[in-house]
Amino acid sequence: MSSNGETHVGRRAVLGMAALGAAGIAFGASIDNAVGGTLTRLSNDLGALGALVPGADEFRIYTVTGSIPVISPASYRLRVGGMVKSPLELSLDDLRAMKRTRLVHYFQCVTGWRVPSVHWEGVQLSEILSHAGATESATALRFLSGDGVYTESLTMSQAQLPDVLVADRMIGDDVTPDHGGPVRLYVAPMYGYKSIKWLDRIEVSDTVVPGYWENFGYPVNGWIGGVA
Ligand SMILES: Nc1nc2c(c(=O)[nH]1)N[C@H]1C(S)=C(S)[C@@H](COP(=O)(O)O)O[C@H]1N2
Ligand SMILES: [Mo]
Repeated sequence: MSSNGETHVGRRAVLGMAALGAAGIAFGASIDNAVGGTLTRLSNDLGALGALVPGADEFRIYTVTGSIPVISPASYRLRVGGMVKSPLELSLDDLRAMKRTRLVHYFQCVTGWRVPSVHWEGVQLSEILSHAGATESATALRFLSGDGVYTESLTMSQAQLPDVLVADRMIGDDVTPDHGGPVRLYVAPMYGYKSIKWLDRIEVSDTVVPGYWENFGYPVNGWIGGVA
């Protein structure tokens, strides 16, 4: 557990040490050359000075249950229910046959780490909602994870934003089990805790139910930078 209670299943220690090793070499070279070129290059390659911190620019794998649910892609179904005209049960093939959206955007955890230029692909949440047909009085969505514990929420207007994806691909591959595959949410304008992994069910309703971390004090409106 880190200080804010987010569970971190570590697997980046080796990469972190590699970055430190590279930094050590770069410092040595810059002394020899009496120029900062090597350090500048290292810093450009890795994105920022933060790259000298072990694990910077890398995803941390989080799971509040302490384990990684393994969900068979063949039997996966995304259920959409509640205040909708047509409840849905979407297989991966269904999602792949829908209008697809790709975007490149950083991933920002509220605890401070950020991964730049992440490639995301899936179906806009708004597109899925248009198939389900939310009723007039629906104002909120609740997301439930296949881990049986994690939950999230969005307002209906947040859910309509074009950069909110039901994602089945990220970083150039199918979403892996540790990143929440086969399907996770990606809410680009909000902190990572909104991007629920192992997305199992979407319930459309007229009440925002605060999500897992929101019960521990994170803002329900998780805009990056804290704008309400
Ligand atoms: N089901 C589930 N979804 C989750 C979490 C989690 O613990 N369980 N952690 C959240 C937080 S705080 C972050 S920053 C991201 C981390 O995504 P990653 O594990 O792919 O790096 O997932 C979010 N979605
Ligand atoms: Mo996070």
